[in-house]
Amino acid sequence: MADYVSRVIELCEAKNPGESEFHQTVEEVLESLRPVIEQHPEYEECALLERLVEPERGVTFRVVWVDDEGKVQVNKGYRYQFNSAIGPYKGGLRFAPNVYPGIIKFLGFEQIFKNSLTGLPIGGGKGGSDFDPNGKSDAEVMRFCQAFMTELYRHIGPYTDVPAGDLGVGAREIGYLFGQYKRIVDRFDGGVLTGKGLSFGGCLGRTEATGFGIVWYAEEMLKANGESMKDKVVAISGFGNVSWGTAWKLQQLGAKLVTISGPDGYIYDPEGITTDEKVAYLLELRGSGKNICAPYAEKFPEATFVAGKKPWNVAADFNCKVDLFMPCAMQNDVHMEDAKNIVASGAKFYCEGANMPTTNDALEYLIKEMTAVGPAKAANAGGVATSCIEMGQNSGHAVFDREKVYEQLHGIMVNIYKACADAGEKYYGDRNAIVKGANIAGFEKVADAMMAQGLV
Ligand code: 2IT
Repeated sequence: MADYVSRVIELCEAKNPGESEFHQTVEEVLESLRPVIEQHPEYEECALLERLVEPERGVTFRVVWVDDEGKVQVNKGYRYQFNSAIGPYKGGLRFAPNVYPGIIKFLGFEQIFKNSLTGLPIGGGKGGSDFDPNGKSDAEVMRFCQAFMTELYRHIGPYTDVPAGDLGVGAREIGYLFGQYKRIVDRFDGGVLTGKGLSFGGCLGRTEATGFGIVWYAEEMLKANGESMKDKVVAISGFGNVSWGTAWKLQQLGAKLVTISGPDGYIYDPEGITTDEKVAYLLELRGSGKNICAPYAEKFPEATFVAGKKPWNVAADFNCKVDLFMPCAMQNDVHMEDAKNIVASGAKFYCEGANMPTTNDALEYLIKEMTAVGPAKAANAGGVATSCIEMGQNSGHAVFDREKVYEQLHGIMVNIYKACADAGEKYYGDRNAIVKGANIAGFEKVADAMMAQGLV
């Protein structure tokens, strides 16, 4: 008979048919937990893994709003509250046309381990809608957010569930969502949402926190292998908030970022996205609402736009050297053929930025072939960690200064790296086994808490 881990993976697939992204992360996480599970037969006796893969609660709801033409629009809304063993559910909202339960569940499941890795008291959850904010007017976005919150408000609260942004949900959307929440409950519950504007309880540094954290994590990974960020040539995908924060921190550490990408293709800038003007332009590009990166090459003529391609073969496309690849766009951005190009480029390092940007087979191949590979749920945990700092700020009616937030965030990222490497060493005899190590380190605290709290 198959072992406990394999049986739960199969069971989860059978219970959630067609939800391939959810199945992908469950398989990746549970497979790497095997050496821990083997040491704890009591986990099977109390069905710990079966409980871990079953959200504590999930709601699906109708969102009705009226567009600028007066036409009635109907979208689906979701919130999956996955695990509250170590704190209130915490995790973003994603607005994108491809959103369906398989995507929200994969994100919610990942969030359990990521949030645990931060060392802060936050559980895992995720939500969103199949609403596409691209091309919508400001008024349409506001009406949609108000309609969405009119249902969501009954499921969230500063000590219950604290949503934030994700793809398609930035400061503007959080503002509209917060305004509607406050209107309904008639209370200034600042800590009910994070990523708020600075004038109403937002935390300095939150916007760049995810990107900064990713680079600090990657820096630890490089240092552990005897190298530094200085003068490293870096290729990333994406051009949103995460990519912007990543670009900014890479610039500060003296690395040379040579690519960004969008749904339209990728940009290669041989001189590097290394000036204040170029880094700031990334925000402008995202803010244009067109969801394309091609205009970068019009603004900065030394750059080339490559239509319809991803940056994973940039080394061969432009005969350039790359030291570090960092997918910062979205899930399943790097497939096996991309992984082969990345390895063929001679790059030694790969660090995920977006959630689950690598397919499971590609990830395994990269781990086998490269010096070190950093996992998203550890590397991008700085965003949610800073969200938790925002929650603390709100509950204490305080305002923390930017440098203090950066200092705390940097410390958190260093600790997360160490936790991953320690677990890699303990269970796999390898301090570079940080992909598996991240799953284990995140799991251990949640498992402890679940065991202590009985069969719930
Ligand atoms: O994927 C993520 O960690 C987020 N979208 C941020 C979650 C949060 O609550 O700040």
